[in-house]
Amino acid sequence: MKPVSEAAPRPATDQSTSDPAEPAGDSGWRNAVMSELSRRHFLRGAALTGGGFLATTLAACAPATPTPRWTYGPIGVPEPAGSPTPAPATPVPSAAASATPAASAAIPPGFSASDVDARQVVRRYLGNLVPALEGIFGATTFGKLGEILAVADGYPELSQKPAFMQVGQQLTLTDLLAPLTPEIVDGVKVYRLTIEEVSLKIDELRPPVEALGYNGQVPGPTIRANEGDRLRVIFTNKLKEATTVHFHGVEFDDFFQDGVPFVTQLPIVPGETYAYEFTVKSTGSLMYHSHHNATDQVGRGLLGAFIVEPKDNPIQYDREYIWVSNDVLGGFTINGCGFPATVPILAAVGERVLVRFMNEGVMMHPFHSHGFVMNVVARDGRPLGSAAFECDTLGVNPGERWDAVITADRPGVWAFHCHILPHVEGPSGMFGMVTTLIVVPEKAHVDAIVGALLA
Ligand SMILES: [Cu+2]
Repeated sequence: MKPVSEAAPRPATDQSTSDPAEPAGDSGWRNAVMSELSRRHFLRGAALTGGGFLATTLAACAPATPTPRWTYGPIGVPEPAGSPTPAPATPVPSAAASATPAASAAIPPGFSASDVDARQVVRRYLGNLVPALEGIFGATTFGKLGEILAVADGYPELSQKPAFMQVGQQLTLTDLLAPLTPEIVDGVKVYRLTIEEVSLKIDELRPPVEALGYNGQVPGPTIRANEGDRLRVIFTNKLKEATTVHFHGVEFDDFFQDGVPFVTQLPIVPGETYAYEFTVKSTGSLMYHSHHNATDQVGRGLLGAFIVEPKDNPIQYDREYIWVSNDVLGGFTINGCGFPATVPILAAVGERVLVRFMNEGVMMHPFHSHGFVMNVVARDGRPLGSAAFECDTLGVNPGERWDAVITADRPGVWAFHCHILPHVEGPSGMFGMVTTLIVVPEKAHVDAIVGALLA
């Protein structure tokens, strides 16, 4: 296998259609193979002699015997034995214990400690959004919210950023997964991504998990293009293990771009740079993800959204929210985080919110919108046209993408979650695949909230 140089990326077709025994016009190929073999021998030698390196190398080479990882529960509930999530050096405090001493000591009449925990995760989810809502919703509404959360306690989260901002998520709220800007080279849109290990915080109060990401993030940056574009997507593998990338839902003319190891290409080995090149015909909500040891690699975060704007009849919307679900790494997540560190959807009254559900997990999740009907307009990137339908609970199978438009016609804080209840709520409150749709009266309020969060 020949690494593709950064300076002159070689489309995978060059490699895949070549005779590996005698690659025409590529005299360096065999040297590259020998060099790579030598490097692997070095790695093996190093593994036998280096203590810390030994552990990491062996871990990377461990057989793929995935341990069930859909065990992410409420804060304070111990992980079952065998969970890959590293044990914290000190016990994770219960949500109640992380509140002020006065608040945690005072359990309201009729409440249990679990009820206090359940309230606490919502306090963490909203953080200092709560005082920001006072001038937006008005005294009466805010008074009720304040009573529900016991704002009068003066709990510390009132002055703290919401949990989703404490885990390093890139904040734009309505376009969470910032797109990657391509270079234009001879009319080709060139995207560059690294594939690397990432220390991922699913929630600030939990120990980080050893994840894998594209460009250091989970999900990877969104790749956006237009129908008919010629794309060259160049990946550099900085992992200790091989991988490949599959563009999910794309109809390729050249099947060697399909990213399946030993079917359409050799694995991209550590240190190698590999280019996929194709003209985009498929449109809508697509994905890209690992197709090598995928239970583990996708489960640990090698996934991202790939969105192709069609030439004709694009979906009409005012705001967009990409919702990539996963259920392996660290449990039940939306865009790499579990409640309360999930990002709320913000919209103003009257706006149409496009939610692009993308399931990168290994099980189906029925996502349920409180308060609003979802108008489902596309499945797997394909417009449903006259077959569009309405629902408030939408099952999304692994690998599927569904596009739903919600018209946010009433203000409020509306829950939005998977309806397999063990994925979202336990005795100490909500966790996992939960977020909210926060509808405010005016567009300017959305800007004000974002401004306040970033201040
Ligand atoms: Cu679920």
